[in-house]
Amino acid sequence: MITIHMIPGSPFGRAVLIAALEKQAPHRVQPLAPGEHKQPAYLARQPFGRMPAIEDDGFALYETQAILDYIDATYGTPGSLTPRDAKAKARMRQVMGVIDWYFFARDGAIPLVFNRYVAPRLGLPVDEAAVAAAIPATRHVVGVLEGFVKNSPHMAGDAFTLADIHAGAQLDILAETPEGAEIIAGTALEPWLKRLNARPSFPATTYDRVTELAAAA
Ligand SMILES: N[C@@H](CCC(=O)N[C@@H](CS)C(=O)NCC(=O)O)C(=O)O
Repeated sequence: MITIHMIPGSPFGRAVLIAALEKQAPHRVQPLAPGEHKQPAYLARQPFGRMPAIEDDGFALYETQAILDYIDATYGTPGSLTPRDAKAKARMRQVMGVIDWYFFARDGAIPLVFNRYVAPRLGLPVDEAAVAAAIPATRHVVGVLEGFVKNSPHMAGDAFTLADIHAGAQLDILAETPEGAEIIAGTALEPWLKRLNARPSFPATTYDRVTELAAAA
């Protein structure tokens, strides 16, 4: 049984949940209280105070890409989410790196997503100037990510892979903000997000669904 430590709404946490559902890996959400991820008990699990962190049968792990690899390699159903082909696998890793370094970055889409998606849910003030300032960088990284799905149904080619999970968890949230929806509209990311949302793992891991799961934990 995989225990996933996260606050509902965390896109990295959502990526782990999606992978667990896709691989039919038994899992449960262990919700973190606000601020708990900066407390010593959690820092012993994740020394940088970020989420998610998991444990599985005594094996503790943090860093989302590593967790996705672990789940994919450990739980066999229905098949691998990592391409065998070297070029497709490199493409998958490239997209995941773009998400980590250029999308989920303070000089990327983070200020927009934080202020439009996270802050209202936590009752925090919204920094409109930060939202406006983040739009050019968000447009740029969204444009780059669109390039990966312009000529193929998924990020690394024909097959659904960890890259779709990693990028989908972030872009699906961006698409819920008015500015993000406007930036994504009419791009190849729109039908790609529709394809992802047709998979049960995406609607099952929205903010509302994970909040319900956390409340029941
Ligand atoms: N490199 C980390 C990044 C995780 C991360 O930044 N998670 C965000 C939430 S999606 C977080 O913990 N934010 C809380 C904070 O920065 O205090 C990973 O891949 O797991």
